Amino acid sequence: MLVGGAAAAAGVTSLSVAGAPEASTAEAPPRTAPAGGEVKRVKMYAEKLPDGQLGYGLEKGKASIPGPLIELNEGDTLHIEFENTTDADASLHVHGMDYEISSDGTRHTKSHVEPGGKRTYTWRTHAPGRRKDGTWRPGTAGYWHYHDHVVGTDHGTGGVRKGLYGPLIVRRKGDILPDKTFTIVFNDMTINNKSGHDSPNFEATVGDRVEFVSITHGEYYHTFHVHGHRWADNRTGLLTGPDDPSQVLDDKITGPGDSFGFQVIAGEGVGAGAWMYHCHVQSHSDMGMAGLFLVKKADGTIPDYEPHHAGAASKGSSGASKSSSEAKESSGAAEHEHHHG
Ligand SMILES: [Cu+2]
Repeated sequence: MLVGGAAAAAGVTSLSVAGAPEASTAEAPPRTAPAGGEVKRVKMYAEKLPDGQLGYGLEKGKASIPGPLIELNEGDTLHIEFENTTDADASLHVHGMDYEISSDGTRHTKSHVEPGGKRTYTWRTHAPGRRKDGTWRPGTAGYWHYHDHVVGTDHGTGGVRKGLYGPLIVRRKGDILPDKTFTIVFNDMTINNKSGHDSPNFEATVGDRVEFVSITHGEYYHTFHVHGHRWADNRTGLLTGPDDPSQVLDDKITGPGDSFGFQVIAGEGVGAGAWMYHCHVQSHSDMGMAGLFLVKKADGTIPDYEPHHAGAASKGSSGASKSSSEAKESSGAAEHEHHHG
């Protein structure tokens, strides 16, 4: 029985590898998140950008849209010394975290910051566990986000519209860590506040473990779709095993305030290519809510992709090349490389 089982398993493995255009997954087991419990401190600035939009940054003069990726492990506490360098009241309001009302970032609680002012916001996280009454308390782990709550209106409508938002990931001990993380924010009819055919492209190499964070803001519902790659509709976007009942998706409806995330192996079973990602509401994608997940071969090339010609995303030549240079400029914001060990 044992020998037969092993042979069957080996047969399945070799079949799936043979069927893939390129070797798909890395052989080494992925790195995983450690237990939390650390107290971390960062500075965060709200700044006016040269084009009149607003952004958050971890250093003065380094603000970006979206704001910096913040990563925590369940059990961590984060103290954020927030400085408002803009000429209007601004704040930092977060989803999903444990925080006291004094860290709400709202006007009615006076937890916003006047121009030139500072305030420390504290976010706490916890692991799941059983309450004294026997019921189960969920942990903090998830794909979350932060945003302004006071610019323009008491809901931060003006701040969010101008770019005051960013991604936040809380991981559970043992969660699989990605090689790189890309943040894609559908905000009104823009992607990361880039409109028309200027939307961001994201680059990876076949076999990279790529994490996407999807956040939605603004007035509309959208559907987030990626070509050639799928994910599980659960906390991590990854199936935990053969019996995980989570639906596997390549398209998910998302509305204002929503966030979710997932990991894919770039090009797994499909190979390199200029894989589109886009809102699948037809008029939205036609109006430019589309970009490229550029998956390169190991030699750096991308089959059937000519960045200087109108390509699969029907972008003009200037649009495509400009987007990739902008992606480099904004590295650390929409694109986040993970350097481990
Ligand atoms: Cu849409």
